[in-house]
Amino acid sequence: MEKKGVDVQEVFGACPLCTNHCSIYMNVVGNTVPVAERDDITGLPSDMCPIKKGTTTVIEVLAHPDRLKHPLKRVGDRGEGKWERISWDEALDTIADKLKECKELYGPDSFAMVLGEPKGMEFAFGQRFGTIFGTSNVFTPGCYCGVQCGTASSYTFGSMNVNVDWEGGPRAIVIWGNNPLHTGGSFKGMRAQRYYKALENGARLAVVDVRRIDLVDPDRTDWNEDAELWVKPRPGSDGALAMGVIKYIIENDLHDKGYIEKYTVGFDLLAEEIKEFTFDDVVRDTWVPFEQIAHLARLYAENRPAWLLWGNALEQSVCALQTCRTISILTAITGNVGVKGGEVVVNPAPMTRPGRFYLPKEYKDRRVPENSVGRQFKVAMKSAYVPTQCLIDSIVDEEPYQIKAAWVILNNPLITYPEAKKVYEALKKIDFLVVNEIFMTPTAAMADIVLPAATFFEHEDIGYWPAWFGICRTYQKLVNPPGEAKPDITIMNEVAKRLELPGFWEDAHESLDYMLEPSGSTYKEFKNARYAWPTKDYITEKNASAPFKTPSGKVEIYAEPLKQIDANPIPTYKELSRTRFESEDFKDYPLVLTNAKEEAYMLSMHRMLKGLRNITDQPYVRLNPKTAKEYVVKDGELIWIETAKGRCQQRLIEDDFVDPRVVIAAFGWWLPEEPETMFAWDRVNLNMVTDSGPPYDPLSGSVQLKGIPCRVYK
Ligand SMILES: Nc1nc2c(c(=O)[nH]1)N[C@H]1C(S)=C(S)[C@@H](COP(=O)(O)OP(=O)(O)OC[C@H]3O[C@@H](n4cnc5c(=O)[nH]c(N)nc54)[C@H](O)[C@@H]3O)O[C@H]1N2
Ligand SMILES: Nc1nc2c(c(=O)[nH]1)N[C@H]1C(S)=C(S)[C@@H](COP(=O)(O)OP(=O)(O)OC[C@H]3O[C@@H](n4cnc5c(=O)[nH]c(N)nc54)[C@H](O)[C@@H]3O)O[C@H]1N2
Ligand code: SF4
Ligand SMILES: [Mo]
Repeated sequence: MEKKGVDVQEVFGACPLCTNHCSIYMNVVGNTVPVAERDDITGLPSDMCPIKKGTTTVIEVLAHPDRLKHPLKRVGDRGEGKWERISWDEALDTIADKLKECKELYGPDSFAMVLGEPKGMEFAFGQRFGTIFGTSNVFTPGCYCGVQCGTASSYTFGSMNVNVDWEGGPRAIVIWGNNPLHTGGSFKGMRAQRYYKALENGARLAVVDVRRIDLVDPDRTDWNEDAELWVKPRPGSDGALAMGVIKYIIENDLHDKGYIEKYTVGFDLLAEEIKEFTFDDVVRDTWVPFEQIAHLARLYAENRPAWLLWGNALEQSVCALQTCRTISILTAITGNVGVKGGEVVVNPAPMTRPGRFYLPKEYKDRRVPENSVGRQFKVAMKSAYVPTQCLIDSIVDEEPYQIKAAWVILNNPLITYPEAKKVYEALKKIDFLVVNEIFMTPTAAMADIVLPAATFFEHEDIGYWPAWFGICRTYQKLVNPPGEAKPDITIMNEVAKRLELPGFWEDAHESLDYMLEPSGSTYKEFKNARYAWPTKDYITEKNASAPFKTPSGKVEIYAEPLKQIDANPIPTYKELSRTRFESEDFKDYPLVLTNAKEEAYMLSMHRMLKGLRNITDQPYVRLNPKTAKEYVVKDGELIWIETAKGRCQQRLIEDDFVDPRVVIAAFGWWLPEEPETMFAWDRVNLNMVTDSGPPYDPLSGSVQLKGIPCRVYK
């Protein structure tokens, strides 16, 4: 650590970059943060990813010369890169006038609030702005992120907050479609140090992944470094695989009969469903040999308590929600939820529920949205988001009507939405587009007005995301934002005032106290504590149903409420083995495409940061050497990945582990150093080859991003 000098202020913060929210130690000198490191001082969790990307990122983002500093108005064509600096008053007045005009001419639904992953309170503000403005069109990445796992937990266990029991020791760990040491510990709140400890204590380990993932801390060699089982399913077939594992468990009497009898409903119906298919069906649909299905089932069911760490790979298919339901049911029939050392339902730290903030009671509830362009997706509607493809279809196809204006905050649709070419068309065609950003991005390049946003550590804020962890933490202001940049919450609050919308604040930061009201402290008082933690709800002798807030008070293997949204209360093998692409689609495109998140980068962010570009300089695609040979491409070469929708170019890594039928590409890429091509948005971007068309997951609106027919060439 740097020697403490006279003008060095030592502060502690929270890394906002992944779900671990590591506590970090920082030095502030004047208006700079020269030091950010693991917090070894306060005792708060600071697990740290192996490459410590959080600390590198914080320093570079706060000091980066390319940060947006002033409001900009487009003067050339969309995407041409010609801007004029304007004042905040002009920018905010223009936005307020346009939104007013939109509402008057076409009604409130013609305005879209377009949001991405929350950092602080901006997402909640955007949701609230949408509600009070009166639009039923608030778009978020929910259609491919978090909602499928969270909703499955809700229907099964009565709460989306099912986390691993981070203080207990599991006897087995299954990591399924998740890369915890790269992306931050699964949607179940696994912290790296607890995981390392579990391995040290001899927990058995199985991985279900198309790629060989890192499983151990690179600094440690004192435990068995590998999983005992690696299962490589056909991309997108995880639901069918999970149902196969359930079949094996039940047919071999490995389920937890005591738990099932006391705490669950609907097991008999599940036992009927598994007669509807054979193991041959499962092997054919998933490519997983029977012996591995049996091994996985035994490892998980015979070593209780166990953790099942699940991830985003399960959420991007036409049966995403039922896939996650099936895996929830697997954790239930093995008696792993509500028990010490296994998984637990957690009660969020005392704070205003984010949903209350998004949808204040006094205003029309967007979750019964006759008018939303995504109204057919009932889980999406209940979760207060519209699937993103509905935005693009609405603008381009004018179906079911045309959205005229959009305000994009925390989101980079041109890179992260499927079918980038169609997204480009939409951004070209929309009447009015505002983007709040910290850097110029391909999406911001298409805007009419770009507003410079202040980040975490440039204003006081609260982090509550991901909501299913129930953690609340503060971001204190360390430095001033660059130029005239303002916090997103201030920007929205100012436009709300101009529109005379009720339900906002004189100063947006007053909302932080509102958020903290249930805790009994103000932001000022909470600032030093920095974190508030959830509590855990185990099953106890006295109150067996306490953790499970389902209609029956039990774990619902059979979930009656799913009927109300026209879904099967028990997932069927038939729907789990349904695919978006038919064998016909694979005739010209015989390989099967999927992707993983980058270790060094968060989604499409931070490609301009040198510290991270030194780790991963460009997008890499993985192929088995046999496949490379067959398609006449070589390790280290730039190759094209092509589908029926288009092509993108990435550099080849030959990887023996990858199934010869599979292509694993890099996601989130654009090149900030190439302004002349609008940052190579249509060259290196994986979403140039994805398809945003139907069918979708009928509940969440998920688009199939795993298991796409493709081919490769030089
Ligand atoms: N470093 C970093 N951390 C992040 C992010 C990031 O971009 N970078 N993004 C954040 C966000 S928004 C999210 S949603 C989470 C996601 O984090 P994760 O849940 O870890 O999701 P992914 O990395 O998309 O995929 C997880 C694993 O699934 C594998 N996989 C791909 N297709 C399939 C398949 O069809 N079946 C199976 N079984 N496995 C498959 C991939 O090889 C990968 O190892 O991470 C968050 N944290
Ligand atoms: N093909 C394919 N597509 C995918 C996925 C996939 O695996 N494969 N993954 C999906 C998933 S899981 C997700 S979550 C989505 C994510 O997609 P997006 O929500 O688009 O996420 P990001 O790429 O992180 O974009 C966030 C943007 O916000 C900006 N930003 C950062 N901090 C702030 C701030 O404080 N204020 C403002 N105003 N802006 C800020 C960043 O510069 C960045 O441009 O992508 C999805 N798309
Ligand atoms: S990105 Fe790394 S440093 Fe930041 S919270 Fe996640 S694990 Fe911690
Ligand atoms: Mo995500």
